[in-house]
Amino acid sequence: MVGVNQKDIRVGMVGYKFMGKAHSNAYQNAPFFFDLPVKPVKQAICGRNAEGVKEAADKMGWKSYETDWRTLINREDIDLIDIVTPNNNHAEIAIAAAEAGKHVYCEKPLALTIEESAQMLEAVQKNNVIHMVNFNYRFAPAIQFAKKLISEGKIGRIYHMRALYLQDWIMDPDFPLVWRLEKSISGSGAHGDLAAHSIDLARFLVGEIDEVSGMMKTFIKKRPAVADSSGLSGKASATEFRDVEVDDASIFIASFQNGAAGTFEATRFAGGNRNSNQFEINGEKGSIKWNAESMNELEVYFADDDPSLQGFKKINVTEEVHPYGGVYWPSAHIIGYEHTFHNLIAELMKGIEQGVSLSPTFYDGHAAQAILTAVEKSARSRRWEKVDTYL
Ligand code: SOE
Repeated sequence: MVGVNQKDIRVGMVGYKFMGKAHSNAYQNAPFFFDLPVKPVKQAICGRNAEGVKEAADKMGWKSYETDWRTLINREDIDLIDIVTPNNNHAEIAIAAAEAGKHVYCEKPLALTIEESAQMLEAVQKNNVIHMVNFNYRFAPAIQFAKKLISEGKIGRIYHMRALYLQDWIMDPDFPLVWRLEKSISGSGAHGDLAAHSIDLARFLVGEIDEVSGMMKTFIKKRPAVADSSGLSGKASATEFRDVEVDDASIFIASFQNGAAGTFEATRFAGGNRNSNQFEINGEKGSIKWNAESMNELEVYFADDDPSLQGFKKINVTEEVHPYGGVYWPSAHIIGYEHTFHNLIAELMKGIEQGVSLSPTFYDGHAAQAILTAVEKSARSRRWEKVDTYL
């Protein structure tokens, strides 16, 4: 295994668009805020377009660039491969990186299929490299605080998780078929892109899911092909129209191993909701609510509060006593989306230094894939389906 006990972890990142920017920013800033045991160094960035990747390297402060990811992973001066490419490239790059003895950090959803995620997990385990999947919302302070409250038994036995991940960016029927809507590249639509996050939060906060019953909908069946893409969006072709093969919305009910009941809705057709990743958890002693659009607030209700004070209260989770309190700013000087990535990178660096893969690992990515797969199966069979990791 390379990189362990080194001071610098030299990162090679494949891809450089939206997530590339978020990860680059985290490599840049995590060492500023955290006392990291080992530090990420932006060693090399990789993309097929020489001009584009060079420009990205200059802008985001990478030391060098490559146009072939195989060259990147074979470089001796790289310890960690970070995969921020579209989903269809995750497996091949991650497996090759693990076989080359590099640690691997990969965007979500981990893979296109459960078979692929199983192979990825096997490769990182067999080659004894550190692995992590980018379920970044776990690292919002409110989520870490929710985890602490649940672990301490503050809300008791959990009865319900109600998760919604609502967006609206593709509601215009003329919005083009960008890669996130292209089945061969993304695997699925709102399902893998959004429900995957809710599923990870469910596994993190409530526990393992046993069985699911799901439904998936595609509201707009044909869209213009993409003439030129940039970020999440793109320019629509005026002449070419293609079939949409991914879901616009994915909805399922779930039964947890611990007896809790879950309802999940992920959609890109919830007008007015830009990035509303939210949930409510109800337990015997209290409830918790969160919405990523107000990510520094956790709403809590405790059944044993004085009867005259019963009800939800909103806690701003930026006090010293809260997770990550003191890492950034004084109380109530709020943090944002990008800090979830800083926090995750700090965890990844800690794991590399300790020589252990800290959660969310490729196992977590694979377990989420198993739930995504069971929901897809259920949407086809119109029956309840068991969640199976096939391990
Ligand atoms: C687009 O739907 C997207 O950027 C996802 O790909 C991210 O994972 C999610 O956090 C926000 O929305």
